[in-house]
Amino acid sequence: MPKKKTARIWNREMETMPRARLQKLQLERLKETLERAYTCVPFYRKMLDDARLKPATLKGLADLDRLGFTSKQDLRDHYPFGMLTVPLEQVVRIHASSGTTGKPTVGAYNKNDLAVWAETMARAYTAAGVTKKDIIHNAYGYGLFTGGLGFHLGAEKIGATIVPISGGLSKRQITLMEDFGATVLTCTPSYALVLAETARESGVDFRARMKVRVGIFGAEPWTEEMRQEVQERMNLEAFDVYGLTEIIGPGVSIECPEHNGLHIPEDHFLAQLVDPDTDEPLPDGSTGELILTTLTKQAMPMLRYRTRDRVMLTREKCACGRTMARMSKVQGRTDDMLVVRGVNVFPSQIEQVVLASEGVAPHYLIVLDRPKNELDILEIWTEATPELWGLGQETVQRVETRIGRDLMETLGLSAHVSVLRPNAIQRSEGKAKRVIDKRELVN
Ligand code: DLL
Repeated sequence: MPKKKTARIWNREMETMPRARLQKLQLERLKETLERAYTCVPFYRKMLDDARLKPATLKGLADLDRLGFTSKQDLRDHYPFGMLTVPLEQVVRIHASSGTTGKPTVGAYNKNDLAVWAETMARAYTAAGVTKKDIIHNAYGYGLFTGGLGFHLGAEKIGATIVPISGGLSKRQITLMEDFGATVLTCTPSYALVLAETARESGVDFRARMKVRVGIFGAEPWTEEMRQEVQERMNLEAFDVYGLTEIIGPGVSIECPEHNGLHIPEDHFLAQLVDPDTDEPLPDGSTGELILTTLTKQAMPMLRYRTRDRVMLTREKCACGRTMARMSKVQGRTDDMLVVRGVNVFPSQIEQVVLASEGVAPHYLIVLDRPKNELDILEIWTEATPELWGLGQETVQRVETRIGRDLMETLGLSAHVSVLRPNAIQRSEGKAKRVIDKRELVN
């Protein structure tokens, strides 16, 4: 009989730990986290007091269900540093992602937290079969976004060669990917398709000329169809990676070669599922909103964070040997946050810009599309006031350009703006449907 290949696992002791032992470890770490949160963050102290929970007397993990939730709004209310449990001088890194009010959501890390992140990213790379022999072309954005630096940190931990190319300048990316002999590509799935497209347009046969064998793609929803498309065009094995700034960044979960769910390092992040409408806990095997509690983060621990992401959760042992819980691909969001080209966009941000613009009526539509193998297209349709319309097309176009510029400033994203004739946009008597999402995301 052919010998079964053993799966590569970065931290075998932790990642294959029997569940009973894992739960014991989780409880210990949870108590420490609650203690720290209770002592240092008034918001959490109130949350624990309201639930009549004392960190020291916590009996089991199930007690956690008694606690309320932490939401994005709570983080906004305590912007920027109200959730810190350490003095700012111990914070060694700050990341952020965009939020509804123009105020970003902050993630703060002390040295311990960066070590936790490096560990979870090392596990993620290893699950995808990446080793120190690999050359990683990291096209996630470097900056406040956690993608670039998160993947960077993990690559250094496993001792691989990282090329910190960041996003953009796609032609150059293709040249360097070939010249440096990249074996791993990390970026959003939509950018992977753009790179494939750029190679083709430049007359480069990606499949034949590139050595890339693994792609680690995430930060935005993507379908199985998209996976097939990328794998086919780039001749690589694509792995889905998930994460969010509030929890740590990328590395909250990753697929293994079984591709039957994304493993969550549960010794660092405790995963629960609730019904987003009733807030009631849901059993494994069902689909609901993913709720995450950090177990080892120090500077900014999160208790029962509402991710708004809909997933299915299972704790059955995986064929790869890992005992860690698996979540399905993200099946959608429970709120209205849109992820456009990997950037978080809230319709309310767009509304603010449109409504603040002179010459346009307060009616608008957000149209999202993803033409085959291209980046998401964001279109904003709005209406001219009769006065503006009367001034002629040239003036209307100037307004379109101005709104486009304002949106770029607010969202950091380019949008195609159309100012239509008065009354062109359908009115609604009930709830207005503001978003038309034509991207094929339902699996
Ligand atoms: O997107 C972290 C990340 C970077 C993950 C690089 C993976 C790779 P945020 O900008 O805070 O963090 O956005 C988090 O993006 O709540 C999801 O809605 C969405 N998201 C992230 N990964 C996936 C994925 C980073 N694999 C929000 N599939 C999350 C679907 C994803 N949605």
